[in-house]
Amino acid sequence: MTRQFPKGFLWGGATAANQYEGGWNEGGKGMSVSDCARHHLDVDVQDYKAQNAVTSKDIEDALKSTDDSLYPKRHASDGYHHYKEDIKMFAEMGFKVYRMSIAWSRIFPHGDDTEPNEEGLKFYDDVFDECIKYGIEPLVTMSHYEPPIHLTLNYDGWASREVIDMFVRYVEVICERYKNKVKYWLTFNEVDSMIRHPYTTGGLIEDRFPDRNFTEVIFQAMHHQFVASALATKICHEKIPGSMVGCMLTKLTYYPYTCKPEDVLQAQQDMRSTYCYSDTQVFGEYPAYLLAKFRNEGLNIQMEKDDLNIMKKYPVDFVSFSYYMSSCSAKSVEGLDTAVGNTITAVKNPYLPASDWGWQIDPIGLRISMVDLYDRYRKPLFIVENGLGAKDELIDGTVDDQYRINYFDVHFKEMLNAIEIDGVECLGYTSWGCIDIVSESTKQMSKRYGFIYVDCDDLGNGTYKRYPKKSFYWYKKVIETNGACL
Ligand code: BGP
Repeated sequence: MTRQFPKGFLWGGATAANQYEGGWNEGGKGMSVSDCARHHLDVDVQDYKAQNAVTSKDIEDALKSTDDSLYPKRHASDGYHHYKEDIKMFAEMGFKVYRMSIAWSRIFPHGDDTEPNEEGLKFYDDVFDECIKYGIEPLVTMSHYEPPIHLTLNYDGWASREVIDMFVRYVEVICERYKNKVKYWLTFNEVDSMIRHPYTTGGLIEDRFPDRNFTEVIFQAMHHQFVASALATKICHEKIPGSMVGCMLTKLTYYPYTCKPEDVLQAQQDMRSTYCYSDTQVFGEYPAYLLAKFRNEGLNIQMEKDDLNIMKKYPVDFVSFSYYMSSCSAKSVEGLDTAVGNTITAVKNPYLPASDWGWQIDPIGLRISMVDLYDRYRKPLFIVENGLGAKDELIDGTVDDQYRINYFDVHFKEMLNAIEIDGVECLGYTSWGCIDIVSESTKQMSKRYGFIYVDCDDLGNGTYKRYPKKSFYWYKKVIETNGACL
């Protein structure tokens, strides 16, 4: 019997303004944290820490620099000028949904401006109109590594409570403006990523807090985002009846490296480290084990009287997540290889292949993740990031990316198993970087995820012309047949 995805399943792709748009100083846009993040082509791509270390001096240099080739997110895929042809190509593939983000600094260039920037608002009106023209539903992330840099320099980013009010004002403006165009929203991309890259997620720079425990600063900033997220959910529901708001987490499945109880315990604890943020946003309260962590590590998180009530009152409607890999947890064995080269350092699983960047490829892990999340929350899921970062070669105007097709093929089959056999409710799937964009961890263009190739190198040289890869036609078929061709 032919198997298919449920009717109305939202197939599509995802990008984020900071990695796709470019146009960093056009249309009245202010500078964001990402516009100041440089690549380090001389540093080993596996050395994620060195790739992403940010000091105050780096930002000073970035603000002065006119050499955009060092700051790839300033040009990115130049979606700012190409979005019409890109959306047309998405439509050709049959996209039902396009996940994108709004750059906060296009709407409020400094974050604390009194009036929004009309040109920025108009830009997204045009983008949404283009989607709607083709019957593509926009799914919008309100904040995807895009805080205005002004907030870092003048308020210490999300460490400051005042930033909640600025974000709320931004959300009020975008929800009011786009209420007839956007139904699906996500508040913060990978809210947990504050731990791994506090600069791009929260606008935090460690050396600006010489007298404080930086872990405490990170959790304080995250607390502010939880409150802001709940308030954003409230605003969305009030302004846009029928709208759906999701949280967004980095989903990793952890396997015990052996069946020794200490490894199983370690895996359980590692799993909790991925759940604790979605627990907070779905149940509307901090899980006991996170509060215990605050206590045990002496992290003193300032919460105002009403914060917990707000979080409780406005939980999310659905659970979205990124899934790229699984990992192993080992307590009993020492000296194991690690799979590094990414935002998440993991113990290598000897049974799994890995991408060129060491990300372990595990389609069954996706099914396990879906089942775990659905069992835990009983809320609809949305897979909003997944895909294979690879070094593609453009030959004769196309890329023969059979490796990417193979990757998607096995992942889609496991998704279908989760839906059909395990009874998981899943609203849709948006592959990450459906058109090539700048990678977050490496800040390089040459780690590509797209069905569409963008002719541009790590330094921003190229024609920026778009070329459909082999996977473009394959994905089109998957969507057309709603998975029956798999
Ligand atoms: C997620 C981020 C994305 C994206 C993706 C792939 O963590 O939400 O912004 O970049 O990972 O990561 P990378 O670009 O480092 O390959």
